Amino acid sequence: MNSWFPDVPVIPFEGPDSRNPLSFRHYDAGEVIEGKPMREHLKFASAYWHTMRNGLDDPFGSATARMPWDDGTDSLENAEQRIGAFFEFLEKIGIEYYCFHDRDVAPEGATVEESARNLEHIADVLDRYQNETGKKLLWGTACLFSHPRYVHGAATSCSVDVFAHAGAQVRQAIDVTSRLGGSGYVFWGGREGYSTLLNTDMPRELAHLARFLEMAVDYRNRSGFEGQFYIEPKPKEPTTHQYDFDAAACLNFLREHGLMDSFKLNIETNHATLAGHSMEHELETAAAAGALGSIDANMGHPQLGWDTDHFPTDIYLTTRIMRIVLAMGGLDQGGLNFDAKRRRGSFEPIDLFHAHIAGMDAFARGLKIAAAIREDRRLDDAVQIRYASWDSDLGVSIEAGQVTLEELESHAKSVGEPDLSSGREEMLESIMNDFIR
Ligand code: XUL
Ligand code: CO
Repeated sequence: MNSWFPDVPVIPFEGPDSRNPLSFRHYDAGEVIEGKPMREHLKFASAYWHTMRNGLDDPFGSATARMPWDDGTDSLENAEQRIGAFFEFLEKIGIEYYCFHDRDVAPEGATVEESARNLEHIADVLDRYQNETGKKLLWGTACLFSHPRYVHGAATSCSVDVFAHAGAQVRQAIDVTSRLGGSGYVFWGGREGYSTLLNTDMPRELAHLARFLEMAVDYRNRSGFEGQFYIEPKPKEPTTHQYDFDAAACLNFLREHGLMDSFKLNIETNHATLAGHSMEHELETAAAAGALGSIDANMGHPQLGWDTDHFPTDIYLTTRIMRIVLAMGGLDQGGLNFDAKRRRGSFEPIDLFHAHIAGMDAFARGLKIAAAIREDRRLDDAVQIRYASWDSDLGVSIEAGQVTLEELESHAKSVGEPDLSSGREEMLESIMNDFIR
């Protein structure tokens, strides 16, 4: 087999003292944390669209990434060659899962039928590589935002014919995801929103989106696909306003349309920050609704106001994420998909390894730190103590919905002015800092 990364060995774990940049200093797949090996806590996935298809162009300049495995054409042969390079990459980096959009892996044809044939052909190739290497599909999705026909949206397009094309594409993508044993399927509404309300019938578009998702659920039920459906919130970019704005908006939409049982959320850090939230906020919102399904692991840049998709290297961020994931007992069918790209200046193939190592090591540290914080219990205890008054008879009765306003009034009269304690924010931040090392 041709090697596209001849100078790169299978990346070893060498421990924190290693000075070898092509080694893991913290990610030790077999190390057991809270009774489970790291590889099960951290089900990393590589995003095909970034790893294999992102040439690192930006609005001011063309692609810089060197991709010797890519001849620049849209041929099926080229698509197959890329897949060979991708699986070599997965084997060497030690990542077990991947994610794709239909159009990243297989070229769009001139007709619906030709696109389906291309995708089927490529699915055979992916299947073969999966069998040979043991790599797995975390989730698949359909690209409903690149083709010019989706300029006004896909499921929310003003054109019913475009809606039909989107339906065809999603049906085929679910089929292929199912055939490849994918554990999930993502709906990210890249153009499901509006550019201006002057030309938009918002209630009608939202109703169409709900119909579209209902059809997808109906197809899943009839086709026997066992993976989890996810909605991935994002507030803007490419459209001015996207309907799947944030976790709360998505949950509201799912509840309104009776879809809560059929979907969970795939939360992405940079989308959270674009919505004006922290990643922690979005994860807590989803988890509180029992709907935290999977994570797109990346991060934004504090000075840049768009979706920069940096690799997640911030240890506070990974610690906060892993505290929430550990508290909910793991992501079940979900994982940590590096929806992240290298910077434009990191254009050598070897940078794919450096970037993923950086993300994996940051998550391994986040996991270990989060587990240590949980074992120490001071942060969890502080929250419990803060709400202790709610464990009183009155608190328990209020929480059970058994108290009237008049009863509250007589209680207030009897206790007088409440005795409050400090929130101790800085002390808690300082305790957290003790673990970041
Ligand atoms: C875009 C984004 C998508 C989804 C899948 O911001 O996050 O790549 O993850 O369509
Ligand atoms: Co994403």
